Amino acid sequence: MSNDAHYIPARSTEEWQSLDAAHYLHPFTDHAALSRKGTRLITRAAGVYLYESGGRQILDGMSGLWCVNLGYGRRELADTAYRQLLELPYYNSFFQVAHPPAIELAKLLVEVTPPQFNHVFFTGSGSEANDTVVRAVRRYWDVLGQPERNVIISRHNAYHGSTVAGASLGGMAPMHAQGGLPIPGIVHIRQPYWYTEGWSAEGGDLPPDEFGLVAARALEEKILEIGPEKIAAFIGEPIQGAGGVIIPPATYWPEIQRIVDKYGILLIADEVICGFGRTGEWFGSTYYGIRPDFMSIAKGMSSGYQPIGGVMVGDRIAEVLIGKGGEFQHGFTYSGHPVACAVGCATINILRREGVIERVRDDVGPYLQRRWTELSTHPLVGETRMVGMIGALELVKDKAKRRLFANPGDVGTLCRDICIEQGLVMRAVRDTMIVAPPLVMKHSEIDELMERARKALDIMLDKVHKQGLL
Ligand code: PXG
Repeated sequence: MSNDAHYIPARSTEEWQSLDAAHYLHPFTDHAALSRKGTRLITRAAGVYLYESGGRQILDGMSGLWCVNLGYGRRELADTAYRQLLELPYYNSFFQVAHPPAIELAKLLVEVTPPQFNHVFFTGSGSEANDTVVRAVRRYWDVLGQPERNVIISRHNAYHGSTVAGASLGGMAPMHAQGGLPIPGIVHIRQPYWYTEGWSAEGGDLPPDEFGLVAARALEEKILEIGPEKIAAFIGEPIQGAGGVIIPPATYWPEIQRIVDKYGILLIADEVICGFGRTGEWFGSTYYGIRPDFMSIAKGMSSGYQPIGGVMVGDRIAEVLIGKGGEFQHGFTYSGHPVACAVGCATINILRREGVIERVRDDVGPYLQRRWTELSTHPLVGETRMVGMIGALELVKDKAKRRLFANPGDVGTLCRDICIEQGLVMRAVRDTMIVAPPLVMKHSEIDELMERARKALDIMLDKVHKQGLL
């Protein structure tokens, strides 16, 4: 199908690829490697399927980039954006002004988030949300007369975005290595990644629940090392997404909550991936029963149809920031963009009206989990894990000993490419394969996903044997 949008001419795949190589800088991309290979062109999408130039269909096991939770081609979202573009395409909310879409979305967000949240600050992305959190956390302690409380504790292998503060909060070593990050006042502790780190001091197996406590207590150790009077907050994704869908043991988050409560430290839940139904609850915080002071939100907030994010601000913070803080010197041109907010309202309406999240919790989530677990018998698969509709499997050299392949990433990248050849988008993080499909997937589409995934793993096993990697 040709793209009939007026400003996008019809060009051949080769023409697009050469223009792309000449002018377009992609995120997180080695451009020398990309231009040797040529960009894959996605020209349209419908439901849970993407279509390449040339027409080939690919099942989207990643909801775009963890965001298109309602699937592609939702007319209601498109119509909402179109109508809002005609009505009021842009106005700001600086200088004591506002407009209905931003106010309505704020009201809806307060309804669907946990009860301690009655205020939201809008941003254009998840990274901006986390930048906002850093500034708001530090401002909070300043207003309370404790400016020395400015250290934020995060975790290795966390992902909190790509702006200076977002990348600093994140625990991605390759990102820190470029540009002198993290910024001062951000430190990292270990992650609750049982599969690769759940060993006792003697090297033996540590049961997941014990490991969860050990990983959480790293927070208390860090607080005591730095001094509790200097610690402002702890930030974490309820389930680490980009780090490899790391689902913490059940003991982890309750212990983190106990520790932040004990030292009076703020808790920030980065809900950019977990929010809006991914776990089968509205928010990952609800799934784990934690009580954050801030939640960063984005992605599923508009089902990816518009770029929008935000920070939910808890009551105890709002009392100080709004009640005592005066003007907070922070804001973006596109904070509360009317079109993005209108689409956000429509997204929440659809999630509620169609019972999408209940369906993830009670029906399609359990079904996907059951089918995903079947892959654990495959000779290459060391572990499968999934909550709601976010899951991962570990490609390993030795299942019994939880031993990984020698060069992390080689096998995963190969597997990702085979998946694409089989018509399935699955992401690879090192040698961990990841899925986070649209929440609206049908059972038959899940069966298709599983069929393609298994076929890819079989081809992969053959290649691993042939290349002598086992
Ligand atoms: N927090 C979390 C938990 C995220 O997953 C962000 C913040 C930043 O959001 P923006 O909208 O600024 O991108 C994210 C984004 C990957 C991948 O490779 C994941 C994200 C972004 C890009 C790539 O899995 N998550």
